[in-house]
This record gives sequence, structure tokens and C-alpha cells, in this order.
Amino acid sequence: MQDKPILFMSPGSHHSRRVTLLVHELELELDERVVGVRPPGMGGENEQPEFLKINPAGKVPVLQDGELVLSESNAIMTYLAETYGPTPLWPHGAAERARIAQWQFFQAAHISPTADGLLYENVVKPMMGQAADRGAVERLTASFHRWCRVLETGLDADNYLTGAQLTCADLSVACAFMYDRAAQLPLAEHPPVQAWYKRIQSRPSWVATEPPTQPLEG
Ligand SMILES: N[C@@H](CCC(=O)N[C@@H](CS)C(=O)NCC(=O)O)C(=O)O
Repeated sequence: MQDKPILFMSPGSHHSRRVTLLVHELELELDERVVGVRPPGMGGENEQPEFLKINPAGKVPVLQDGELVLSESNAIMTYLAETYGPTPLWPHGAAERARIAQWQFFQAAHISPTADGLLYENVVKPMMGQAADRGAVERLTASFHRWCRVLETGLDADNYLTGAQLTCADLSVACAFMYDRAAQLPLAEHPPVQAWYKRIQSRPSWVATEPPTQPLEG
């Protein structure tokens, strides 16, 4: 029997959670290996030579399935959905898949850098005894509002980013909000986005992938 795919991950990592959410939604059995991730230059397990052989970028998540070693959470999601589907989370059809990919690129290019920037200013810097840079917080907050307005264009009372059906697009974007309270993401000013995020948070997959401790929750 073929070995289970291995997922190198960290439970507190929002990029890993995108993949573990999908794993739960698909009811897949993966061999999850926790990596002690630390930021660059802080001697985490992700910077050890053994791990760098698996991912030279020193980041989680990484999937190993037989000969295939794959990093980048959204690429891993696509591979899992296509290999271990079919699933309504990754529907058939070039247009449907491209619309999901559009939101995943939007998350990686715009939402995550903005949300991560606010996490860094409002949580990480104070934890290191440094003050948040007020100018940076202002700029990041303005960007955050801009991206939320884009999300809002397609959301109404009970739908998802690409329509009536939950897809990988929703899992990808929701994880960028994982530390919303600690990072002071102003989601409350975007009720359609907040309501959509609550719908994702109420799913059993979200509850099952909650990290055991929330070190970043103040
Ligand atoms: N674009 C990557 C981002 C991965 C990423 O930044 N992971 C963080 C954990 S949430 C990490 O491993 N950081 C360690 C580092 O940057 O050295 C993805 O979507 O997988």
C-alpha cells in the first residue's frame, strides 16, 4: 500500500491552515508533521539543513506525495483537490477553476501581505518590545479596507466568493484573517465580509483546525 502523503506544517500557521482546512473538508488522511517554525534568522526548525532540502524557502506548508514535493499553500490545495477529489470545492470547468485561482492569487498578492503587515505591527513588534509604526499601520489599514471592498463586491447574505457554493477560494482567503482580533483587522467595518468569515468559522473543518493555543491572541 502506498504511504500517506506527508504534510509539513505548523498548527499556528495561517498558510498551513489553508491546506489542513481542505484536508478536513475532503476527509483525507495525511501524515501531518509539525515543524517548529520561527521567523527568518531565529534558528527555527524551518531553517535547519534537513528542512531546507525539502523547501529551500524555509517555509511551511510543504506536501510530499511520493516523488512530488510541493510548497505554496494554494498550489498544494490545487494538487490535493485534483488528485483526491472530485470535490465541489474545486469544481470542473476552466472558468470555475480560474475564478477560484483569481481569488487565491488575490489573497497571496494583496490580502495576506496586508493582514500579515498588521499582525507584525500590532502583535509581533510589541512582543519584541518595539512600538508599532503608526504610519505603517495607517497605510496597511487603508489597504485592508481597499481589499475588503473588493471582496464585498461579490458577497451577499449567504453566498461565497465565487457564488452559492463554498470553494477553495473561500478557504484560501479566510485563513488570511485567522488572527483578525490580535492583528486588529477592521473586519467589523465590512459587514458582508465579516458575515462571510463567520460562515467559514462555523464549519467543522475550521473548528477542527483551530490551533491548540492562540499565542497571538492578546
Ligand atoms: N506563500 C507561502 C507562504 C508560506 C509562509 O510564509 N509560511 C510561514 C508560516 S505561516 C513560514 O513558514 N514562515 C517562516 C519564514 O518565513 O521563515 C504559502 O502560501 O505557502
